[in-house]
Amino acid sequence: MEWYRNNYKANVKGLMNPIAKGGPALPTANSNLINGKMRFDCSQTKLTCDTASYAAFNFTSGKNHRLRLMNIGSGAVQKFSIDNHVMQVISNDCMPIQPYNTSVISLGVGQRADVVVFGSGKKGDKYWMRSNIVTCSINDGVLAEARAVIYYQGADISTLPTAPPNQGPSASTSPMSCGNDPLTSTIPTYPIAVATPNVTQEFDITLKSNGTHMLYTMNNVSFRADFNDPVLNHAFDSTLKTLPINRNVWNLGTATEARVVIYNYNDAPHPIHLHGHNMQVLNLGMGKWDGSIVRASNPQRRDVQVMPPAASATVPSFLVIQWTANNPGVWALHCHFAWHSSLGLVTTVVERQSLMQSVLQNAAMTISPVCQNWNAFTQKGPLLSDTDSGL
Ligand SMILES: [Cu+2]
Repeated sequence: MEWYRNNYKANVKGLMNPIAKGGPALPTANSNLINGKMRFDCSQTKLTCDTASYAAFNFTSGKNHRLRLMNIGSGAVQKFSIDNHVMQVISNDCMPIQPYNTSVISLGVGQRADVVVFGSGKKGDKYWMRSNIVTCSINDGVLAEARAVIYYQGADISTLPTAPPNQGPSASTSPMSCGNDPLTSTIPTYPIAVATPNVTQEFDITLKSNGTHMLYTMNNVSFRADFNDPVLNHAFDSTLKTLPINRNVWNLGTATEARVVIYNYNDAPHPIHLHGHNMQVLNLGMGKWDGSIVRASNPQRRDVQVMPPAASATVPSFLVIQWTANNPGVWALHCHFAWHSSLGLVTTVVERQSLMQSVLQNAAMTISPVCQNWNAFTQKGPLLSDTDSGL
């Protein structure tokens, strides 16, 4: 995960800086960490700086090691690698896939991958594990590569690998290099073919002014939550129409198979995340989607997919996802970059509303007292005075 010298509130405050005062200050990462650790080059700062330790992992020659990778950052796509080792990827976002070998795996915020690494090193060896922030994610350029150490049995743990820093994946500036690994590589073990959707919706992602602030929009609406008035209540009571437009509700109605085509007109990548489902990722790329599907007999399924930045202001990137609408509820479809969610890059999907009364009755009974307590608690004063979208 990338690391910021500013705290979260300061970053959000900068993001929400009014246009009249210079507009949003996009948070700039100052370091990058593996398991919460990395050593910073103290000659690069005038601030107080200690020589920190690296995260360390023990490997055994000839054995397989399963690593569970998670990008738990806020706004950076990472490329993970291990010097002199090949990784066998066995799952994406907990979805088992047919194993494939790679030297680099790309992880957007919120994404997970399980990899098996064969201990090809010898007794006493030590190697760097690296994670590099891609060039299209904002950082100050001082420390974009996180490193951790792999020690084989018998290695001197008071020493470090001698390979130099910044040897991770090369810094390609191609928009596609900011995305995930090719959809052709990631084949779910349990095949599910693409069904015919009975609802298809396009969403355009833009970053634009609302008159005072720069905000992200999905189809011209920038999302804003109300912690005292959940959409689920209104879906449950069939009063969705009374909600303000900035809740950005998309009601699937009676649809059982939903397809979404997202166009990104923005120069940032977006790890698009759907709650409550593993979505099928039908295709992604540059320009207008031509209707083609990558492996329609069994496309990749996961719950976060990075879509690349737009090629230019007029040539968007596209991402096509689909899911079986069999989970009655209200589900966020949003960018998993914290900063983009803060700026409103969220749609609220209402699914199988007609089944909610019967399916969610018990859950509603359980949640209801919590809502009442919460409302009473928040009436004592404004607890959540932050200015972002609330997601
Ligand atoms: Cu985003």
